[in-house]
Amino acid sequence: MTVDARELLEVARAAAAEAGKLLVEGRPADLGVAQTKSSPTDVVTEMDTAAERIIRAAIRRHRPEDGFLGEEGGSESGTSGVRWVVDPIDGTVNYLYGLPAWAVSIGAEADGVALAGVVLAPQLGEEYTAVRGEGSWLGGRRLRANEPDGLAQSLVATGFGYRAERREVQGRIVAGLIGQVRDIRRGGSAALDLCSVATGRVDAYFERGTHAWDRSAGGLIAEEAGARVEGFHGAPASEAMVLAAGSALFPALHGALAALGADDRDY
Ligand code: LIP
Repeated sequence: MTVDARELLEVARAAAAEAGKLLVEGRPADLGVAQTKSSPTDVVTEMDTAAERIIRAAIRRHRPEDGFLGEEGGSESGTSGVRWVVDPIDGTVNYLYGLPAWAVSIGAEADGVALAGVVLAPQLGEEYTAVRGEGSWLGGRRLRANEPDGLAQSLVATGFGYRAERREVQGRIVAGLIGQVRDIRRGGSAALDLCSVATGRVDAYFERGTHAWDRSAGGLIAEEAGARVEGFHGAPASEAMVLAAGSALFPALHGALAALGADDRDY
C-alpha cells in the first residue's frame, strides 16, 4: 500500500480547521455536560460529538475508504489500510471551563504507525504538524525537543486520570518525583503536552491512562522533534504509560518513575 503522507496531512489539517472553527465560533455560552463516561468527571459535551462528526465527514469527502478510531464515535473499519485516530477535543475539561489549553488532534495511521498528524489549538493560535521522516513543525518553525542537563534541571509535564483512586496513586508518584526535577506542569491535554515536549516548552511528559486518540498525532510530533515516546521497559506507548523525553533524559526519568512504582500494574 503506497500512501502519500503529505496528502494525509493536508486532509487532516483541513478537517481540524473546520472542527476548530465550530468549536470556537459555535461554543454555546451555557455549554454543559452532555454525558459522562468512566467517571462523573470524565465528561463529554455536545461540542465533542459535533466536532468529531465534522472531522469524519471532512475526511470521508477525500478518503471514503479509510477507517476511523475516535474518542466519541468509536471504531469504523476501512479498506484502504489507513486509519484516522481522532480526538475532537483533547482537554475537554479545559474546553468546558473556558481554559484555552485544548486541541483538535487528528493522526493518520497505517498498520498502527502514525504517518501524519496535526494538533490544532485554536484558542492558542497554534497548529502543530508532522509527517513521519520529515520533521515536526509549529506553524513554519521546525521543532526540536530539549536535552536538559540532567533530571534535576528538567521541567516535567504529567496528567491525572478521571478515577479518584488512580489520581491518589498518581499524586503520590508526583510527590516522590517533584524533589528530583526542576518542577511539574499539568496542562490538561495530552496532545498539547506531547507538542510541548516537541517545542521544548517542557523537557518531558508522562501519564498513565491516555488513549490512542490522545497520543497519535502528538506522539508523532514529539518523535519527529527527536524525542523518545515509549512506555515502560521497552514497551510502546499505551494506556499503561506514555513517556516522552529527549534521548538523554528519557532513561533518567524512566528510572525515577519505575523506582516510584509508576510501572506497577495496579492503579
Ligand atoms: C485528557 C487527556 C489528559 C488527561 C485528562 C484527559 P480528554 O483527554 O488529554 O492528558 O490528563 O485526564 O484524559 O478526555 O480531554 O480527551
